[in-house]
Amino acid sequence: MNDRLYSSLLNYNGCIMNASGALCMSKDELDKLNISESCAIVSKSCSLEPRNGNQEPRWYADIENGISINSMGLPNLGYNFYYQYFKNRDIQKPKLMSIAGTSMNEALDIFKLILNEYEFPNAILHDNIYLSDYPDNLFFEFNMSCPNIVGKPQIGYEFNYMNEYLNNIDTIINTFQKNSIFKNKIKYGIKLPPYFDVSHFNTASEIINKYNVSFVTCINSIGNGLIIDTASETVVIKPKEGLGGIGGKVIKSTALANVNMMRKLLRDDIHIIGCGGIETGEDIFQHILAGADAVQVGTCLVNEGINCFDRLNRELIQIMNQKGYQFKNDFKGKLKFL
Ligand code: RRO
Repeated sequence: MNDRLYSSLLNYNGCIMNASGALCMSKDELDKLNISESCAIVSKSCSLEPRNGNQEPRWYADIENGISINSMGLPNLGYNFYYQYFKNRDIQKPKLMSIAGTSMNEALDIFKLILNEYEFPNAILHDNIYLSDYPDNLFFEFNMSCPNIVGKPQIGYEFNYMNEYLNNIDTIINTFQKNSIFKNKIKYGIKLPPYFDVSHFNTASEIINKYNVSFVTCINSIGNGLIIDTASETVVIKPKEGLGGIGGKVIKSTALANVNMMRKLLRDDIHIIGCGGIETGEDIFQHILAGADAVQVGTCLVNEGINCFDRLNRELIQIMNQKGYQFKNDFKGKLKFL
């Protein structure tokens, strides 16, 4: 892999990015991510048309206890906003466009529309590189794990559906690339829900290994949790009678288990982006030790703002220095067992 995403993933200084959904919906938020110390920009998961999402309040964080709950319901500005933003903005780092849609067909329609946009007739060959409006360093992260669309399953828990989805993505890419100047340029990953059973890790990884997946992001929030406010005896968010995706420190152990199991079970060429429970450089160190190539930060970013990237980078470097590690590869995936 010679794409910048992967070279920057290999650099311990630059392996921390935002999780989709965290401060990445509006132009203003994306601009801030662009000038932050994040190693990449991930967009809010998008749908074909703009969506307002669920009723408010739909996000709640208990910072002291390291827990958040959300039922945003996929609010976003529509796929074309994010595509045009990534295409036209001067961004010197990898861009991950998160595609959700409210169904597989909607997500695939978005993908096809974008690929159709790629084929610009005015692409010219220059030093063996085609110059065109092709948005360089653009990767796709298919979100197969949103827990908050009322009446829709989390695709990552419906294995036949996930298999069909991946099959369709590869078919679209192969058809597109057949006669395209963009051969082997289209790279995609998937965002998975947390798995809790070894048989689910096995089934999910067997499916993923069959396809041309470049990276896997695990995990999305833990779906359909409930936070109760004792004083008022109420739920804390309005949609779905208080049920929402749980994030924050409390989900770190589940995230680490998913990263580690996926690292053991997936093909070596599939990169892993760890996500879940990251608040400190030590948390990132543990994700990498478990097998992550890079990490995403959600709840912590929303609570602390974009300065968290600078702090987390410094804390990670500090712990690496203490341990005598110079490169991420010195400890990546080297978790010891008893
Ligand atoms: O927008 C959301 O409600 C949402 C999404 Br798309 C997701 O993937 N994960 C999440 O916790 N919330």
